[in-house]
Amino acid sequence: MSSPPSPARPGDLDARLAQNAEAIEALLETLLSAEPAAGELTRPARLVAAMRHGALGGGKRLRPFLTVETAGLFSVPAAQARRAGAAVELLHCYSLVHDDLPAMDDDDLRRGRPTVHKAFDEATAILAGDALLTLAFAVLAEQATHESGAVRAALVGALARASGCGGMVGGQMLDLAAEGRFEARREALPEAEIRRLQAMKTGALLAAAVEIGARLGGADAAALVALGRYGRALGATFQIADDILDVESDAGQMGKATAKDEGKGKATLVGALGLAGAKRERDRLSAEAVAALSGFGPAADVLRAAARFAAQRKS
Ligand code: GRG
Repeated sequence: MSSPPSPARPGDLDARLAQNAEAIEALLETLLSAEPAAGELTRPARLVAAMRHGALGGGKRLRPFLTVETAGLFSVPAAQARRAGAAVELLHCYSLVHDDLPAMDDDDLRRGRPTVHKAFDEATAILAGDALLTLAFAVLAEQATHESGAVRAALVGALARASGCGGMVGGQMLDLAAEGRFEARREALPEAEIRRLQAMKTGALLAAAVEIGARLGGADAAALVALGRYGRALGATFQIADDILDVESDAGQMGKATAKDEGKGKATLVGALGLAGAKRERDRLSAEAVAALSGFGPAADVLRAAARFAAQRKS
């Protein structure tokens, strides 16, 4: 059996992120192979190619990193932690493929490459997103992810709640509504509603990545509460940083279009608080995430570093 990741110092973050990204890439490569998995009939070549385009060869792999590092606090075997992390990443990749579609954000560039509907076509991109989404749950449900059926069901539930109607998909719906897609908006969204929208659209999946690592490790109620606080604060930090990068960064650096939020009338905390206010709030939330880990000792240093990274990231 493979060994769990060893505790890391904050300075190890870049190396740990890179090491994890490599391991997740290798696992995704296997999960997205042309060969049907047990119980499947066949895998259409065009669909597999589009799924691979959407999921392989890019991205920071931050969500699986959070799952693996949280699971590491509880000495979960690395192979199990990586499978759970890969499931969260598959779900994230589906959301990016669908978010880029003409009916959503209509983007041509993602992770420095043409978006899936540009490289293939819209119908294929919709199906590739659907198939990445369902594969995520298939991976969690398999025994290789955890020997206990009850734990596997808890993982499936956590991912479904975070990504569905009351989580990411619901947040995307609120985001489109805030843009005035369905009826003309007369006023800007109140700050509290922007925060809730962002907690759903972006924060819920990042928090679930942490929760899944904790549940995989059999965390007790107190640890789940503390890690829940960490995950939510980290998710909010990450989204404000994204709003700030949309204003301050460029497409070359980000691998996707920037300076889109204001033109589209997006509800962002930069809009609500101003750039300086949003930076202060980003740093406050990052500190809140770090504080939530006070009971975990040096083993959680890399998660603390991840919260600082979420605030300071450049892409
Ligand atoms: C379409 C169902 C559906 C949901 C869309 C993911 C999402 C919800 C929207 C993406 C829009 C966006 C740019 C949100 C900001 C935060 C975010 C999710 C950024 C992308 O995540 P990163 O930076 O990307 O982790 P990589 O490429 O590194 O994985």
